[in-house]
Amino acid sequence: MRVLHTSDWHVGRTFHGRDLLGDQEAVLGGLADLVVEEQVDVVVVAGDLYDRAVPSGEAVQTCVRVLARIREAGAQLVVTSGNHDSAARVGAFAEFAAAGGLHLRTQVAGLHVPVELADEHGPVAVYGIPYLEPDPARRALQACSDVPGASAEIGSRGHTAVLTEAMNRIRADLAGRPAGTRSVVLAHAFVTGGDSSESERTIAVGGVEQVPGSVFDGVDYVALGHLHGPQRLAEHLRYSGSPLAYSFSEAAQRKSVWLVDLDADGLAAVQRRELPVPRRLATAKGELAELLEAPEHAELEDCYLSVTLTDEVRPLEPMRQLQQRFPHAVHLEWKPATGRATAPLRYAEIVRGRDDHALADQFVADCRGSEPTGSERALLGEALRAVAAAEGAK
Ligand SMILES: [Mn+2]
Repeated sequence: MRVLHTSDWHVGRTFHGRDLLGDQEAVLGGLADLVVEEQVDVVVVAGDLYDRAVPSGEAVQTCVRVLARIREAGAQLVVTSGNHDSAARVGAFAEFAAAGGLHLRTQVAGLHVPVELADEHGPVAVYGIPYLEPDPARRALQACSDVPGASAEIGSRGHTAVLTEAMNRIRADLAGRPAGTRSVVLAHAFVTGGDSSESERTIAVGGVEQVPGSVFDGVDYVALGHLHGPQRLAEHLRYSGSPLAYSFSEAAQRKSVWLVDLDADGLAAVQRRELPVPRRLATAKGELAELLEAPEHAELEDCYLSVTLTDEVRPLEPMRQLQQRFPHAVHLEWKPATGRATAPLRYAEIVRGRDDHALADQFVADCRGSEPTGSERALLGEALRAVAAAEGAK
């Protein structure tokens, strides 16, 4: 059996205000082509299907189209809810969807009940653990304690405790199945040893967000979601990462999915398949005039661009000017090369013995790095006279 492991689609997410739905549909729709080319039997999505608990109508429509394309390409789907999703909304109509090959696993009470698949070697049990928010998940697990492997009392609070309980129930279910049953688990968690980026919402609860990988022992493959960079923690324990970059901290990552092969004995092989990049991310640093003119920056014109301006004086409307050359410039910082703007100002010394006009001039100079011009001085004088007149009238 061949499994395609993906996660963290975050359908509906924007990038610095830019709508990504078109890019998301292109990349995720491409998974359907991969299903055909690589003869994938089942696609697993390990949480964060949507970016928000209440996705927009357009985001839902995009997601439904993508899931339908993958199903039509010939793969079954197993999808769990992540920490960005509303489990109730993602899991709506789950019984009906399952009849069509889309298995939505969002309920804590049923996490030990696998999606039962089979290949020429026999049965494959796919367990979808939805994101377990520690305190509510602990209560929900305690409320259904009459299942095999359940503890009478679930240990200390935190993410490790609820995931340990979930895996105990899964291992107990698996032990009751025919010998030779292969197993896959989907989970949404920060497993120790993983590298994070700037686009994950933290799962920190009581200061403990990380879960040891050993929690997941005893199954053939664990498809992890939550961290957005593709990574391998052990041969059978991996993050697929998100299909697109959702922060500039991911600019150097090449987004991908894992193709996981199960044979009669369990995990046989894992291969990486890189995903297309709809628009590259890049960063640029320099003075505005240089960035706007230098021919070597031509390759950045089609990228999502984060710019650091080093001009001594903050240019007027820098973003508007940048976007004339770089239409996808989306983020801007100003860090003068001398660092003058960040030098500490000792206000008590600066203020002592100066009149309002001198202070206003100095304020402009400190903030901007250059003295006010004659016309600016005239405007400042006018403002100060207006304030004085208003105060005199009280
Ligand atoms: Mn995520």
